[in-house]
Amino acid sequence: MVIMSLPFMEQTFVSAQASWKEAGTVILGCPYDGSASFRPGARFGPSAIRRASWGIETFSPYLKKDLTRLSLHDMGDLELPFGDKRSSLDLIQKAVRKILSGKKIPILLGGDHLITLPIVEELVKIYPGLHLVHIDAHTDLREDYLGETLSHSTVMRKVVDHLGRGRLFQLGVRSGTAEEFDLARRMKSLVPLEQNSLRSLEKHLKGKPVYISLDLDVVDPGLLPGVGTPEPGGLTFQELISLFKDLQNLHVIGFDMVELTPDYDPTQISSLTASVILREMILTFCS
Ligand SMILES: [Mn+2]
Repeated sequence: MVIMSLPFMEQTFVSAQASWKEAGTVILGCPYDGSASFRPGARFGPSAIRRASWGIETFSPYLKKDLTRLSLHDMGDLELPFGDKRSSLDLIQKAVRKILSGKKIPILLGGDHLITLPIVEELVKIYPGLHLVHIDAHTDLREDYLGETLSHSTVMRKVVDHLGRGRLFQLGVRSGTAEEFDLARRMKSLVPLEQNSLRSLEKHLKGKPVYISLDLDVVDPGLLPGVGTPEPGGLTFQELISLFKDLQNLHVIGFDMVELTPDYDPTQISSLTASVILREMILTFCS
């Protein structure tokens, strides 16, 4: 019986030891990858991030803050019926409802990018003025993918239906169809990664509830190859965390980190990098 009481640290993200009741911020794994158009495997993302997190420091030398000072709770992964898209999305939405009704900040780990749709559907009920900052290599604005309108490549188009026009801002985008870029231009959603543009975005979003959706493929695939749809020409780690710094004054009410497909990177550096990025996001936006 003694052996049963040993701690099993890998089951949570590092330092996420607070109980549900005492936690202000809650991590939930949404390991759905049924809409991956190229390389599946994002269902293993959340557990790989948790495992890798025990190899990193809880202290951020960039922010001079420590995760152990926060009250973080890790709910683990949702158990999803992978073949059933609709009920998987419904279960994710229900879980987000539970987190929001507990008045906690949700951090969702994907899974493929489609998980952002049920999350946003739930968030707009609580935050009708919600704005979304979408950090991604891809536009994700397709009307459909091979006839399927619910996909990780259509998710931001669907999200706009719930948010309304003028509420979506896309950063780091370098891939999409001509039609998607046309639509993005008409919606004025693309924000160049320049100081002037970021400053006016910050000004525009000041005081408004903001949700951040981070697709890890925004990082250069040379540095983070373990993603479903790698796209050359991406950000370095330093560029990404300096982008977080540019957004640090926003009123962030939650965020997600999606598309880590750890098994395409046998070195595990992608998972490790993802867990450091998660530490930086938590310390920037939830502390
Ligand atoms: Mn992407």
